[in-house]
Amino acid sequence: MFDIPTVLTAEELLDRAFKKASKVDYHGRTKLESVREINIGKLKSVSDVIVTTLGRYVKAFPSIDRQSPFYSELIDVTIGRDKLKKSLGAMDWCRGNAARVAKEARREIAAATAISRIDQVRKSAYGRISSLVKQVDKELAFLAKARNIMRKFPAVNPDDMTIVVAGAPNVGKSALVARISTAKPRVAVYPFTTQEISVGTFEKKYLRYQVIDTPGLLDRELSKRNPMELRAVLALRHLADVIVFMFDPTETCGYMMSQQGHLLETIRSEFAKVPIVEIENKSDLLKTRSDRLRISAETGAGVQKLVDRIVDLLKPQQRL
Ligand SMILES: Nc1nc2c(ncn2[C@@H]2O[C@H](COP(=O)(O)OP(=O)(O)OP(=O)(O)O)[C@@H](O)[C@H]2O)c(=O)[nH]1
Ligand SMILES: [Mg+2]
Repeated sequence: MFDIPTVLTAEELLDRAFKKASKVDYHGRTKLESVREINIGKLKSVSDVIVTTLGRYVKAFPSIDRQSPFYSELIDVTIGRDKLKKSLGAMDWCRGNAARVAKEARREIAAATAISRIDQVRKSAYGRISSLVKQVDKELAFLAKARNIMRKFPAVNPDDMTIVVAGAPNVGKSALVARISTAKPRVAVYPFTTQEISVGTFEKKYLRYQVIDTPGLLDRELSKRNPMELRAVLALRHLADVIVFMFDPTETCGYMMSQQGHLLETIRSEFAKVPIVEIENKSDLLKTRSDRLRISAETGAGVQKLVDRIVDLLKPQQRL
């Protein structure tokens, strides 16, 4: 989801910086002038590589405060808001200090009159810069981990109207999502679950809706999840404009209606502010007398009516 460059280790970053600097060459009129210019060039090169690389990291990581509530919460749950901020702050600290050390050394070299002094100043600056970068090795490792987590975040558009489909396993959620969404679903792994969620979209009267299929997320009792996982699942509430809760009255899904009803109640209490549309699926097999909307994801019966009802329900929220 988030496009962040690979984060190097301290060792790799220093290798890259020093290797590039070793290629700096200069032919002056005197030996002293050559050595002076070469070493000034080396220090400039080392400092540039470190300053731009770390600067790129700081820029590439999305500012958590500017994210939509959904992503902001996911970042906080999976990575930690404060730790991320602290690590990015360490990058700024390191690049500022590395640039300052290099600049001071360049100034000293420019004024030096002995080759041995020039070497000494450059070596000592290299040492100090290495130590600065090594001091942020932990933060670099943390950012590398954070990058890998964030890249795998499900890609949703927080500005689209969002329909989340919930219900016990096997009731027919994916069949419904496949039927109503026209765009090819984007599939991603949800944080802390190994199962995939898929996000499809459809358009109605020039407005875009996204439909989230939630296998493994909203098909089990939320109270059985560990606190971090629960928070990640609950981040969906920032996204969901409506939850479609699907019952399977045929119980061929393997869950009794009473169990399915219990699941609905736990979702209702956790997603208190999100309207829930209850539907019954598999109407081709069994038509009940309930007043829930009955559909068949298999034959398509009632599906258009469901879409119209959802679109109607979301009308007041549409920002045109
Ligand atoms: N007869 C009938 N079968 C259906 C209908 N909808 C889904 N099914 C069948 O029910 C089974 C489960 O459908 P899925 O869409 O995979 O159900 P799901 O809720 O996404 O299941 P999980 O992702 O495992 O939670 C499949 O064998 C479908 O063919 C329907 O309307 N009528
Ligand atoms: Mg499914």
